[in-house]
Amino acid sequence: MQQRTCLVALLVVALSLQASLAEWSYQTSWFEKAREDKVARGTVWPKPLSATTGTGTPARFSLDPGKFKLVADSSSAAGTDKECKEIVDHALSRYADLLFWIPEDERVSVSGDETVDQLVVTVTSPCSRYPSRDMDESYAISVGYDGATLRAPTAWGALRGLETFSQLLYEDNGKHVIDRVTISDSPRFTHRGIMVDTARHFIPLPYILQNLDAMAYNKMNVFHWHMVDDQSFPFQSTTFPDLSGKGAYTRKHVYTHDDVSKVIEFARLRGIRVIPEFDSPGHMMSWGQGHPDLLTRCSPTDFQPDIYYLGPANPAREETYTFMQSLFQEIREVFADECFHVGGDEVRFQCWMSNEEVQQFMRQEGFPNTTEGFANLQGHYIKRILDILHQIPQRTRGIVWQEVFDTASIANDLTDLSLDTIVHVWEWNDTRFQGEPFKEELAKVTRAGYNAILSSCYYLNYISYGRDWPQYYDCDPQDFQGTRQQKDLVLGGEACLWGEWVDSTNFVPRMWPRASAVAERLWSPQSVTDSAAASPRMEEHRCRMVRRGIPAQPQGPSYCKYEWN
Ligand code: CP6
Repeated sequence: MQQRTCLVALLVVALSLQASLAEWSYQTSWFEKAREDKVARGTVWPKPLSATTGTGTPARFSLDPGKFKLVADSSSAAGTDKECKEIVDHALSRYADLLFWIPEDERVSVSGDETVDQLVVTVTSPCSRYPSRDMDESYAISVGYDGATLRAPTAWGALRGLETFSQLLYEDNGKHVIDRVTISDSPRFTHRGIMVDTARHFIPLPYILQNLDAMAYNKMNVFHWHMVDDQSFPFQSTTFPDLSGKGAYTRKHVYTHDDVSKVIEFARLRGIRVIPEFDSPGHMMSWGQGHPDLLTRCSPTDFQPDIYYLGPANPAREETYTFMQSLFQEIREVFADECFHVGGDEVRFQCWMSNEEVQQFMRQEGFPNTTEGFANLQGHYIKRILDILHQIPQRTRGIVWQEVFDTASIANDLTDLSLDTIVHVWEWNDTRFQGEPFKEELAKVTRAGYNAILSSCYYLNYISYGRDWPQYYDCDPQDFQGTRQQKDLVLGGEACLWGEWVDSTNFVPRMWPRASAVAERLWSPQSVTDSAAASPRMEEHRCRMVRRGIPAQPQGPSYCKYEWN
């Protein structure tokens, strides 16, 4: 009897506990309430050029996930042009998967609501196969009574517009909703990049692809692939198999032609250019594993014999240039982009200085045995490298690190540095927020008439306590002394993530959402500068990336309803 009472009591307790737990779990937590009051919803990152909330009732529409369709306007280029159609159709199926995220058992019926049932995507002119430096990424969106439309001159603009549309959706008590809005948008800079170093640590392909997805979520359009460096040579060259055969970490830590093609195709469908970097004449230790004769032998008396036995490329030997010519030819056949980054950073003159063959070459060329003479020598080397690029049939445009410009200024007043070269400004030091030497460098580079890309203040490999994205956000590539014409020579910037302390375990989280700050700086109008005002949008954007499976790290105490996997 007593036992039975006990059991019944226990059952009652258990049942009511279960009921109250269930009730509790369906209540909105105070975190969420606070978040919904405070945090932006349906806001777009990076912020569009112009967005006007529509007037009229209803102020917003519901979307029915079972009914809503993304459709290409088949009478426009999105249906009639083969290249447009391929890019747009692929994007429509990607975004169809991203658009609705509320789990089915939490969805609330929208019947009786005013709804939007489709987004019609119109592309107004024929498309190119690959994204390029001068592609048009503009688009316009309208969400109103007669439905939702997206119009763009090119498929690239349609991609940016689809991303925006997907970000306009927000959750309201179990419904996917969108405000009445008109958006007209285009980027401020044409070069909005991310540099990834795959030599200090090998980054497996899936992480590179995941990062490309995240770039598309941030409307970034250049993947600068710093593929090889001193520590390893993971590019599997078919012309020179020993480069990766002896210079990669292992035979498996390589990128084959097929891998590279996969990356380029994945990027192309997201409107992202892939620019390879094969850095020389410095940073080439790994090349020397398979091809020691490429490099300068440093004399042990003048240099640290065990560490730096081999130095930069040997600029005195003709074989160096024939080798580079064959390799660049192969690379250009694999990579699609017009641009090719040839490096040129951090060349140690001491080794050249210590080598008799190099000394003799310098005397023969009439280069003095001074800093100027070595600048002449580096200028000579880079000129030959850029000449090689120019001789490749597709005519390739060179990008160089800033030292190439600096040494060419010293050596011969820039007469050897072809004016189509793009100068990548990167130098960084502890006084960057006081002295800001990169501003002076940007002024010099553009005064001389060269295009420039800025990275100095976008070094994501530097980490510190606390939220650091505002310092990236605050740095403007056109904030230097110069004429309008000079500022127009700045193509944009690149967030750099050097790989010494980064591998697949922390690559994506360290990149995002910190690179998002750079993305907004490079896309949005110059007047969008207030990081405090951007903060709620940043929080929503970070949470949205997490929801989409990007492990973007938090930027301070916060609440995000979703987990990343
Ligand atoms: N590797 C190569 C690097 C760096 C550069 N080139 C670098 C230099 C200074 C800092 C971070 C990275 N690790 N090849 C300079 C462009 Cl602070």
